[in-house]
Amino acid sequence: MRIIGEKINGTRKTVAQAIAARDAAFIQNLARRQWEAGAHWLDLNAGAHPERESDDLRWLVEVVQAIGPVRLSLDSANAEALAAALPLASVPPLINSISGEPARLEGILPLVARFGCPAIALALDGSQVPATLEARMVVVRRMVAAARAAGVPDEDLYVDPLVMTVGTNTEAGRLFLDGLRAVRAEFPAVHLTAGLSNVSFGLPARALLNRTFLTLAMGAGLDSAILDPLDGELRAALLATELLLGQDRHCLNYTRAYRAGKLGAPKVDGAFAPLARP
Ligand code: THG
Repeated sequence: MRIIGEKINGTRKTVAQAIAARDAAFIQNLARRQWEAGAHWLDLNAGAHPERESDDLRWLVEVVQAIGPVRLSLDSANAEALAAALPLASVPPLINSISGEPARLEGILPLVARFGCPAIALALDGSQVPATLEARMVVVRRMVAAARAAGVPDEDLYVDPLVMTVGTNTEAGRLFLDGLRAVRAEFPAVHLTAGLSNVSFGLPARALLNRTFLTLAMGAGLDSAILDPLDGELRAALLATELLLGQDRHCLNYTRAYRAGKLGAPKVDGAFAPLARP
């Protein structure tokens, strides 16, 4: 499972404030903690201010790279901002993302091909999220064909069938899981990814929903995700799921995490002992 750390996102209030104030220490603290927690990429989302996004994204790239050799995910739908930030990255970053929208496909895919980047492909056409599985697959097929034509190998594509919150549509989770299975069946070499925390927007006890959904999605073939690497219970669920799916040879990662105390405290003897009776 490859982890994309979600925390440097300008739609979060504290991050938006730090970007506006050019507070490098705040951003670098988030970057360092996520990297040390095992993130494979750090997602950088400057927020939705078209007039400032290029400058903000360039600033984020420089500030985060200053902590050391990290890999970045540039989270923007804006070809101009991506083109401005890409040359600053010291290794080809993950491009998050292309979509089926022709302007975005034509604007961003050439950058992906030119810089040799892996890229997330969102099953999105225009601003509408396709309502059915088949409509999403039409978009996925179009993106995979365009990527192949541009010389981007399937192994560099991370298809994201789009997680929406189950808070407004309780079918959203199932639709996403069906999307994973459909893409996996048709395109065995592409990777599958998700903005995991989307699933729980607007609901209480979000971490419980996020980690349960991660397990379901990994069972359906998810092999990377944008998530909170600082959530210890999420990390524990991830390790347990990898082991149960046969992705942890000799149970090595799982037992190592256990010995490091990262899988929670063992059940205390007597936790279910009968109550004292009068
Ligand atoms: N697909 C792709 N990219 C994406 C998304 C996607 N990028 C943005 C988003 N969706 C994924 N990133 C986030 C980041 C933060 C949250 C949700 C999705 C979030 N954070 C909470 C908050 O800020 O209040 C809680 C976490 C916290 O406190 O740290 O909800 O779907 N390709």
